[in-house]
Amino acid sequence: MKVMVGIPSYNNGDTISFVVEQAAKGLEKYFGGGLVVNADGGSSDGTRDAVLSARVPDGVEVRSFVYKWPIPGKGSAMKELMEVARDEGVDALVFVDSDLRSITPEWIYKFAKPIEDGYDFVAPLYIRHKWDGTITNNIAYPMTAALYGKNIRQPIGGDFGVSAKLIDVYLGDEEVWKTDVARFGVDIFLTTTAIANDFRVIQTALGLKIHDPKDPAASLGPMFNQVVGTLFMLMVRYEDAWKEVGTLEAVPVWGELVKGEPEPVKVTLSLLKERARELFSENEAVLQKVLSEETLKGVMEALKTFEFDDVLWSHVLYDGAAAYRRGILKNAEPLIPLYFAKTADFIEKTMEMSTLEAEKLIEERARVFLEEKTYLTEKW
Ligand SMILES: Nc1nc2c(ncn2[C@@H]2O[C@H](COP(=O)(O)OP(=O)(O)O)[C@@H](O)[C@H]2O)c(=O)[nH]1
Ligand SMILES: [Mg+2]
Repeated sequence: MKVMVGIPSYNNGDTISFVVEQAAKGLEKYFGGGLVVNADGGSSDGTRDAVLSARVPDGVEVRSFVYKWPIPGKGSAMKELMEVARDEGVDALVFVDSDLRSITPEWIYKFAKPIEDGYDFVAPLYIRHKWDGTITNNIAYPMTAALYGKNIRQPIGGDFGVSAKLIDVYLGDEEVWKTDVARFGVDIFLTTTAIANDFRVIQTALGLKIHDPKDPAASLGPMFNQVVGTLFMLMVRYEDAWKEVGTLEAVPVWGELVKGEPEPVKVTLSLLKERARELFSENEAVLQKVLSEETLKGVMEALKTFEFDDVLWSHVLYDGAAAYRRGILKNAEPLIPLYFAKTADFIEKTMEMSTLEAEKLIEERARVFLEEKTYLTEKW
C-alpha cells in the first residue's frame, strides 16, 4: 500500500522535525517507506528547513512546499496536500499536525491500516486534557452526534486518515475551498463530508494528544467562527442527511484506547468571562434577531452567573443555524461571546474533576443535543 503523510504548517519550527521523524519511522516500519510532504503557509521561523533537515530512514522521501491557494490557512495547505496525494496515486493519505508532541510511528499505521481494510475516513480518538479542545467539546462533537447520528468523539481533531476515493470527493468541489474550509473550517468539512456521503468511517485509538494548546479567550475566537460557520454551511448543504436522524450510532474503534492524564492546559477564566460580556454587548443587536426570546433571556441570565446548561447551549446553536439558513446570520462571529460564556461554565464545573470525569459531562451533552433536536427541526 502506498502511503503519504501530509503535514500542514505555519511557524512550527520548534516541533515539526519531531513530527516528520516520527512519521517517517512509521512509514518505513509499517509500509516499507513512503512520502512525507509538508505544505507551509510561508513561515518565517525556519519551519521548512526543519522539515528538510529532519533525519529520516532510507525509503522515505521528504518534500516541502509553500501552497499557492490564495487563502492563508490550514485548509489551503491540506487541499494542496491532497492534490499531491492524488497526483502520486497514493492509497492512503495521513494528515498530522505539525505541533504534535505525542505522535509516535504507530500513529501512521493506525491511520493508514484501516484504509487498507476498506475504510475511507479514519478519525482520531485520543485523550485530551479536559480544557483542551473546547470547540470540539462544546460544538463539533455534540453537533455532529446529534445532527448526523454518528458518535465521532474527535470530529475536528486535526489528524486524519483518508482514502484516495474520498480525496476525489474533497477536491471535486472547487468552490468550497473559497470559504472558511480553506482555514480552520477544513476539519469539520472533512468529517462531515465523509459521513454525509455515507463513506465508511472509523475511529482509531491513539493514546494522548499533546500539542501547543491555546487559551480560548485569547486565541480561539476566529477558529470558532471558521468552524461553526462551516458547520452551518454544511447543515444547509446536507439537510437531507441529518433532518430525519433521531438516534446516536456508535462508530467502530480500531485498537485499544490507553488511559492517562494529559499535561494540563492553561485557561484564563477571568478573560473568558470578561470577553463574553464585552462581545455580547457589541453583538446584542444582531443576537436579538438570531435568538428566540426565551434563548435570549436565558443567555442574559447566564452572562450574570456563568451557569450555562446544555439545553440552553443547544438552543443557542440551533437558533444560530436556523438564522444562518435564513441569511439573518452571515457568519458565526456574533456567537463567540456565548461560546466563551459556555466555556467559562465548563471550566468552573470541571475545576476539581479529572479528565475522565469531565468526559462524562461531554458525553451527556451529546445526548442533550439529540433530545433537543426537535427544537432545531421546528425552526429550520
Ligand atoms: N499552512 C498552514 N498551516 C496552518 C495554518 N494555521 C494552522 N496551520 C497548521 O494546522 C495545524 C493545526 O493548527 P493548530 O494551530 O495547532 O490548531 P489546533 O491544534 O486545532 O488548535 C498545525 O499543523 C498548524 O501548523 C496556516 O495558516 N497555514
Ligand atoms: Mg495544535
